[in-house]
Amino acid sequence: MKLLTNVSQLQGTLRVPGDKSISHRSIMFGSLAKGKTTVRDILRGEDVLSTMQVFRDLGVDIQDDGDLVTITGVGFDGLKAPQNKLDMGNSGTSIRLISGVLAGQDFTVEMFGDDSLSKRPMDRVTIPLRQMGVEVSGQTDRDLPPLTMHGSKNLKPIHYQLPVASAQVKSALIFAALQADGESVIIEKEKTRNHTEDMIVQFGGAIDVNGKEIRIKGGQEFTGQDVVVPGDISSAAFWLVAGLIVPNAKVTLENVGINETRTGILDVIEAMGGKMTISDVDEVAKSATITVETSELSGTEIGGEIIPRLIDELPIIALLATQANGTTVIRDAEELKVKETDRIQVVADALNAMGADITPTDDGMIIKGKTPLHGAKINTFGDHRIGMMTAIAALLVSDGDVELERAEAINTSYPSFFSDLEVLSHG
Ligand code: SPQ
Repeated sequence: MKLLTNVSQLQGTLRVPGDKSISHRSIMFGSLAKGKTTVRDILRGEDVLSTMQVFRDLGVDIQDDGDLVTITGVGFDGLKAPQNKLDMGNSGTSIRLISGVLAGQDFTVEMFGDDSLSKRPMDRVTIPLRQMGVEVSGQTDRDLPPLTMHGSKNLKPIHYQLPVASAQVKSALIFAALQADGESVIIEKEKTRNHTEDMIVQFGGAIDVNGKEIRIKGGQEFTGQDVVVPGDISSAAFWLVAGLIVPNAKVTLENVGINETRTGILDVIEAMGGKMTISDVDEVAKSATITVETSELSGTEIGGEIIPRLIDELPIIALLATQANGTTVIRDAEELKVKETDRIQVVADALNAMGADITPTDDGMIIKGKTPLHGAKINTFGDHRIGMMTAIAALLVSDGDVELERAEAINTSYPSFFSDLEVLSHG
């Protein structure tokens, strides 16, 4: 149990850790390329460490000197059958994307994860992978982990319309398509984060993206690269919200990734009237410096195609909305129910226990603004984003204590979260 505290001000400048999605993919592409890849500013959170260990188990040499990660890539044909079951920890990205990688490998693997991952549906990847020729089985009719998979050296290309807006499903199918015999066509439901597509180009491959339609040829080879990972906007989001709602706050975040498939939260802050400036934009690295300060905010409506551009930020956006004038409505976000927890229910329960007025709906939340928050006992249920959202909510609480059970879940994506909080609260 961790006791969380409030602050009277929040001031200073931070560089948040590397982007989790890009860090995972840098290990994957580095392993699947030929030759040496280096990765600078990688996130050393538990999820990314799971991906690293899995590729080591598949026979890839990955060295980390604490500064630079160096991967000696083996190509798609150089992976080895693992001696052990592959442990995906808490990471949906690892199990789903690696399923796509292993779809083209002629050996049997077992993949498992923690309690939370064992409740997340894998049928969204197993259904199309079976169509390509993979043998795979999981638990219940949703193919929950553990999964047993035997890939195929003769994968069929696929023409597939995604039934859900998911970068993980899209990426798994791209990895499988890269090993198939011919051209695959993948059509997205909504545009989702495109780091996999970007990295194919960065590693010397080819992919044709036309709106929501992606065409990709099998049999490509990649060459090792030097990757620099920008800061994670999903981690920066906690400080952006803190900087807007804590009294006497001004927070600057340097080197934040601003790939446009991830910046929905910046659009929401603007729509709510938050004081925010964006400077030092680096078009090549797709990063920028973002400064926010205490603001008078208005409620807003969030739905439609913006949802995949801020899906992981919705828990902290819900907190932001509790402090705005008027009501905020979030729709079209039913995917929140199949994250590390059911993030519609768990966010509503946690903030309501602290005095908020949030009505969970089938696909989102209705959040009344200007609700004072008070102390409560909150459980992360193993969800890092619930832990960080609660710690930011606690910054506003002077009435009673906020106690957080299973706070260690935060290490999944942001191990230095509490030391960064110290920096800003003593700023
Ligand atoms: O890896 P995991 O556990 O699925 O992580 C989460 C998160 O909050 O960090 C979701 F729970 O982010 C996903 C994100 O929601 C990371 C991701 C990616 O890197 O491709 C894509 C999104 O998931 P999905 O299911 O929409 O594809």
